[in-house]
Amino acid sequence: RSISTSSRKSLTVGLIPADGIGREVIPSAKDAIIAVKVRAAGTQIHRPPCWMGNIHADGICPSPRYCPVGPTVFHKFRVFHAALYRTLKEECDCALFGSVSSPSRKVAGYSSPIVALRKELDLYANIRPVFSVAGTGAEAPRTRPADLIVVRENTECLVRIHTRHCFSVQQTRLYSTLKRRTSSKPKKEKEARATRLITERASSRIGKIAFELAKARPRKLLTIIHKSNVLSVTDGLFRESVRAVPALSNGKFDDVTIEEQLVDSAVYRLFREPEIFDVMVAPNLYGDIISDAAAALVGSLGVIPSINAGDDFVMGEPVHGSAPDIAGKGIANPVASIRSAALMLRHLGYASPADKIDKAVNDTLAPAKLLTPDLGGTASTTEVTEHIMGLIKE
Ligand code: GGG
Repeated sequence: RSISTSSRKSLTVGLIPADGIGREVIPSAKDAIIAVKVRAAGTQIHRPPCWMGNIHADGICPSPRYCPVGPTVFHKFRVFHAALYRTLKEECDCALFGSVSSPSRKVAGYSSPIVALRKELDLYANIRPVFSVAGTGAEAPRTRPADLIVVRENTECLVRIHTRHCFSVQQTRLYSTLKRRTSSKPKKEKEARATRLITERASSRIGKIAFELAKARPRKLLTIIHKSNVLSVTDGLFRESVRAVPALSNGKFDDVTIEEQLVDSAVYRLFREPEIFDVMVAPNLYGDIISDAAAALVGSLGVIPSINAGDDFVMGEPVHGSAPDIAGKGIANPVASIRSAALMLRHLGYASPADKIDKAVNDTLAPAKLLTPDLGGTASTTEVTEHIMGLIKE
């Protein structure tokens, strides 16, 4: 699937490091895009002050734009999301998002930028490939190889807490579910309720992407993840809508095998026999949990990339969060972000630069000599990034 920008002479990449280690790893992803361009076109990139690249006929001209978001920025500058959407929609072809940890308590006026971005840009498919590679501990004798893609519906299902007093029209528009906390009389106990939204439209379109991905893989197996034995209304609709995709596709997906797993059993089986999965499609929350869990099979969350894809825009994003415990220490693993840049380029039709980046990452990991602490090594973000850049430019 591609939104076909590969014929363009330039590509403007919006960079949204956001918070925590996102600020340390998104620059590595930016460097990878620039480096792959240098190799492809043999031209100089003018870096400071704004990383504007040379336009070259046969490749990408990375001209990244830094867009500030996240709690840190919010508290400091009170940046409104609207300005960010405008920049991305009007000035960028694609984007890279780092990581954010939104506050767990309500902060007036603040809402999660990543949830809002996915909704606002209608980036309805979160595609998360999880595969074992040499060097990351995945070859340890008791580890079973994984090679799967989690396709997570990205616009529904997840909920956000809204107290009655701060509920606003804008939030109604941004979030697909409403949640209100009330004090129930006479006991004055707090009570929380959430409405979970699953629609046929969103489930069908994520189902279609999942079928496309499954069809393109050797095993052509799609597993639908749900819990419709309990959530028969919402998950039932998800399951039914995904299952209906082949019948609506004129035989295009006849060669794809469809299986189903209840989400709890899917997690159990994922750990015991990951090889039974190929492409997994899931509603938002299950997809989030399953992909983090699957990361445990391949060494670290620090190596898992993703893209948030819509019909008109794509945004790469490492699956890991902002990791406040290691932020600022210079030891975050840049691999997930660099791979997210490659995945984004591949989605846009730039297969060859994406291959180069992926090969440089794999060749860096394989000897297991230059690993960040999450993979059991002592290397820094800069050391790993520079090694990968060196291989890309070779
Ligand atoms: N890059 C993935 C990421 O940042 N994960 C953490 C997350 O989902 N955060 C949502 C939020 O805190 O607003």
